[in-house]
Parts: sequence; structure tokens; C-alpha cells
Amino acid sequence: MGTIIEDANKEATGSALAQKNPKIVFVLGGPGSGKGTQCANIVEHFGYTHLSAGDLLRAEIKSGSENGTMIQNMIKEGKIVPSEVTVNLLLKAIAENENDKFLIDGFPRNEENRAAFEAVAGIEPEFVLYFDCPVEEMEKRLLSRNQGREDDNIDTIRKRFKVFLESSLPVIEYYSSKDKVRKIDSAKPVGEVFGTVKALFTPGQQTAAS
Ligand code: UP5
Ligand code: MG
Repeated sequence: MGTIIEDANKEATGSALAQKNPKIVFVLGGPGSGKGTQCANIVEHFGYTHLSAGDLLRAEIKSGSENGTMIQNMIKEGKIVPSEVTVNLLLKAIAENENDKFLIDGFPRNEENRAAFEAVAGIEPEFVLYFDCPVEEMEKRLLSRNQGREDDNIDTIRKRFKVFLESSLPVIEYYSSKDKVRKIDSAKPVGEVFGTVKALFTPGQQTAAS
């Protein structure tokens, strides 16, 4: 629960957003499935703005915000940060950007995230990209990423996989039941994966992946 002013601000952001009516694609997949890598390619070719929920949360830690320590502890444990925090960061980033098409990477991660975003933003995604990759391949990638992420150690990686299976896959199943999921095999080399992704963003070729 926020203060009255915070709640009013949130409502204002929500309705401003509904007016802007941006096009949103959710980009989901397990830890290390290649979400960030492919989003960078989509931005370059199709002019979307990339919003990684994880990057926004890590920036929030760095900024010394009052939620910083809580977010840091949750990320270290591979847990999902409360929806209110993540939804606010995403809405703010969308509202502050002039673009009208966004890739939202790594969100929604559970049912609560999904329902909170839909309720506050009043927007449904155009479609959901789902990068499907075997756990062994994702583990190998994360262990050799070497970018200093505090959650790229074997203990946290295993916790992240568990949370993905238990909480995030049901969100993908939800969108699948609405025929919104475009599932892509992301165990292949980056260029090959992008070949399939590209077709989905090219008018007239939307049926290239299932
Ligand atoms: N790589 C990529 N594609 C490859 C390919 N095809 N072949 C070979 N190598 C490939 O890729 C990972 C590594 O693999 C890189 O080194 C890359 O070069 C290589 P990347 O594109 O970074 O994969 P990505 O799916 O983005 O992996 P990431 O680790 O970012 O996924 P997570 O979902 O784990 O991380 P995120 O930043 O989204 O979330 C981190 C934490 O934040 C969560 O665990 C959670 O605690 C918290 N969080 C929330 O609480 N709520 C949210 O809404 C979001 C995050
Ligand atoms: Mg990422």
C-alpha cells in the first residue's frame, strides 16, 4: 500500500499510459536463455525500446533507493521482487520514453506480476516471445558470462531455475492459452535464433514460429 499521493501518481501514470497505448511485446525465457542478447538485435533492426526488468531493478539498487537493499537480497536469492516495485519502474520507463513500442524483457515472472501490470497499465501484450532452452545450456552460459552479476553463481543459478519452472512457466502457459506465445528454440547459435525472431517482427511472416 502506498500513500494517497503515491496511489494518485500511480493512477495518473496508468491512465497516461493507456492514452499512449504503446505496443508491448513480453520477452520471456529461463535465466540465460538469451533474452537480452536477442532484444539488442530486435532494437537494432526494428526500432523497439528494450526494457529489461532485471536491469531496471539492478539500476534501482545502484541508485541507492530505499528499496535497494530489499531488491538486492531478493536477486541474490533468485526470488521475484514484489510486483508493485517492478511495475512502477516499468511504467515510469515507458511513460518517460517517446517511443511507442517496447520489449519488456524478463517480466511478468509470475501470475501476480502479470495481473498487476494488466490492472495498472491496462495494456495486454501484442504477443509473447518465449525463448526455450535446455537447463544445461543455460547453466553453461551463465557460468561463463563473467559480467560480475551477483546472481551468476551456481547456488543462485539453481534457485533461479527453480523459480522459473514453478512461477514463470505458468505465465507462459496462460498466454499460450490465449494464443499469444511465439516459442523459439534458443539453444541454437545467436544468428540462427535471430533469423527466427526476425520473421516474427516482419509483416506477413508472423507464423514462422509456433
Ligand atoms: N548467449 C546468449 N544467447 C546465446 C546463444 N544463442 N548461444 C550461445 N550463447 C548465448 O545471455 C546469457 C549469456 O549467454 C550471455 O553471456 C550471452 O552472450 C550468451 P543473455 O542474453 O544475457 O540471457 P538472458 O536470458 O537475458 O539471461 P539473464 O541472466 O539476464 O536472465 P534472468 O531472467 O535470470 O535475469 P533478469 O535480469 O531478467 O532477472 C534477474 C533477477 O532479477 C531475477 O532472478 C529476479 O530475482 C529479479 N527480477 C524480478 O524480481 N522481477 C522481474 O520482473 C525481473 C527480474
Ligand atoms: Mg537478461
